[in-house]
Amino acid sequence: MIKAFIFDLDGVITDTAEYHFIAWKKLADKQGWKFDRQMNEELRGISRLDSIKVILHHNHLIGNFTEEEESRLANEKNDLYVESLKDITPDDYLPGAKYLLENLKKQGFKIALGSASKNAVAVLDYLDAMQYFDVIGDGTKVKNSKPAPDVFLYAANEMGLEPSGCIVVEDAYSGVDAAIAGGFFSIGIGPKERVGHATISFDSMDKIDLQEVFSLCK
Ligand code: B16
Ligand code: MG
Repeated sequence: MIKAFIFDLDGVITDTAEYHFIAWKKLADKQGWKFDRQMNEELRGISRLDSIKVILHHNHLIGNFTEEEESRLANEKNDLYVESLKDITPDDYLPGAKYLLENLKKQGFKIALGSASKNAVAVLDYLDAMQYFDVIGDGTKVKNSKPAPDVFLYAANEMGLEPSGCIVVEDAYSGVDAAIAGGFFSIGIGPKERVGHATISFDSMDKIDLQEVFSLCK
């Protein structure tokens, strides 16, 4: 029996991918690295330190930096990203996201966040969305990032529930992998080639059909 939903943040509740893109692009331009929107797509759902490794890989620079230098570069990007978050307002939910949160809350479901981001609380604060969440699972709470299931397992555990009682909502390939690895039902948001391995997928948050979801998640 489904008792809770665990929502990813970027690409599900709000679209911070553009802010991530601008911050990585500024760092890449400064360093003389190539970085484009296609590469940014590969960073969807993966941690900051994993992201820098993907960018270095595309620039044939793996091994050129120490772990410390990689982490300094990731911090530099993060400072730019955090600064840009100030532009987020309560109007910046992805279409359908706020309605879904309100609707599920009214129906008595527990709601948790399951995001890779270490800036998740700041983003939720700017959105004025903290009120919907019973539990915050984010990059500050677990060591292993998606595709490891840790952040979703943490969220379920904090709610006192088994994975089989929770539905994960995810927009990233690695995030759906994490939900599967943890034994969760999942709703994929986005194109089939990205999230088609979820229990069920929809093109966007405003297309979610809860009846269809519940008919599959038994
Ligand atoms: P931070 P999600 C992810 O958010 C983003 O999709 C990903 O691009 C980012 O690298 C990651 O958070 C870490 O974010 O640098 O703020 O700690 O989709 O898991 O909500
Ligand atoms: Mg995401």
